[in-house]
Amino acid sequence: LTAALLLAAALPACAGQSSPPAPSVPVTEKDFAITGPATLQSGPVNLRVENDGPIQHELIIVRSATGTLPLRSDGITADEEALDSVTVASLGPGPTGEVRELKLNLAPGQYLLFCNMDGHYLAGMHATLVVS
Ligand SMILES: [Cu+2]
Repeated sequence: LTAALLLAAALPACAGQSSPPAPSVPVTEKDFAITGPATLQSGPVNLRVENDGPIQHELIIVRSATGTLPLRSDGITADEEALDSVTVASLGPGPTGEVRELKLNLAPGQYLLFCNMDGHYLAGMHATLVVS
């Protein structure tokens, strides 16, 4: 969250009329997968995060060069505390059918989107995103 705030603070207060609107990009969560763009251009983007599953899901976005995450001692959730310095944004558990918008300003790099509810990451709820 700290990184996201810093990125937001770096945006000019007034973007001016010449700036195109941030593209709206769908991300769909279901049991147990995340479907989203494999690549994006750097800069502002609005992720439209839909929970298309029958149960609640989270969405956490971290910078990750490896695409694998450290696990907590429970063995079924990623260690969010260890990932704090590379966490770009997160949405808590969202109810089924809901669409939530996540406004980001992404720097170039490789990211991992995942859900960290018990077992969901290991069950396949993760997706790699490359921003260039
Ligand atoms: Cu989930």
